[in-house]
Amino acid sequence: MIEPSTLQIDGQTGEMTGDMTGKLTGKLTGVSGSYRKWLSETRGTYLDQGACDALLAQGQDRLIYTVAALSQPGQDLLFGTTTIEPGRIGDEYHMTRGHFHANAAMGEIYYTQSGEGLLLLQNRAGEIRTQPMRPGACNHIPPGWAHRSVNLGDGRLVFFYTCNLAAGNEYAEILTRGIGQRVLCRNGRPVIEPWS
Ligand code: S6P
Ligand code: ZN
Repeated sequence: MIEPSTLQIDGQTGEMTGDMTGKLTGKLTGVSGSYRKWLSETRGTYLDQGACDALLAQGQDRLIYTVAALSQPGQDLLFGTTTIEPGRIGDEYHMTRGHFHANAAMGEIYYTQSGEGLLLLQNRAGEIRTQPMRPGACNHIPPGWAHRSVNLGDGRLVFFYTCNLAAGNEYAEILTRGIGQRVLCRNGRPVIEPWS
């Protein structure tokens, strides 16, 4: 039987501390940990490949986001934080890769703690939805919707997530087809533009 526990989440950084987490470093192993995604690992996500290549050629690889998670054998829920650094690649705001859940019957909850962003969703039929992410906003991602979060602000976007441990992340379709909307900076403001 799993013992109850309490974690403390720093809403400005997404760091989780508590009696079970220890030091959240290294790859997710199904127990607890965190991983970081750098531009060099997510360059295919962005519209402006030239801007990506220029940054990388200049030695300006950068941290895009950090995911922390806590889970342990026998646990039903996976939960943790995602922290997206502020910035743009070309005109496009920093974002996560985006994924469907491998288990199509399982959804997810996001709860934004700090920053300002957008949640882009797309189902298998290609229908698109957009939801706001701001402190206190709780997003329901129903089963069957791929989800990508975008940081629109000048500071970090930090959100708590929880889903079934068996949900699983499936990236193939979003990697090949993309999500049919991009969030670009136009005249200093974020604009959602259709993309195919
Ligand atoms: C997992 C949950 C988040 C994302 C994270 C990174 O179900 O939705 O932890 O994994 O925000 O997103 P992605 O699409 O790059 O894995
Ligand atoms: Zn997910």
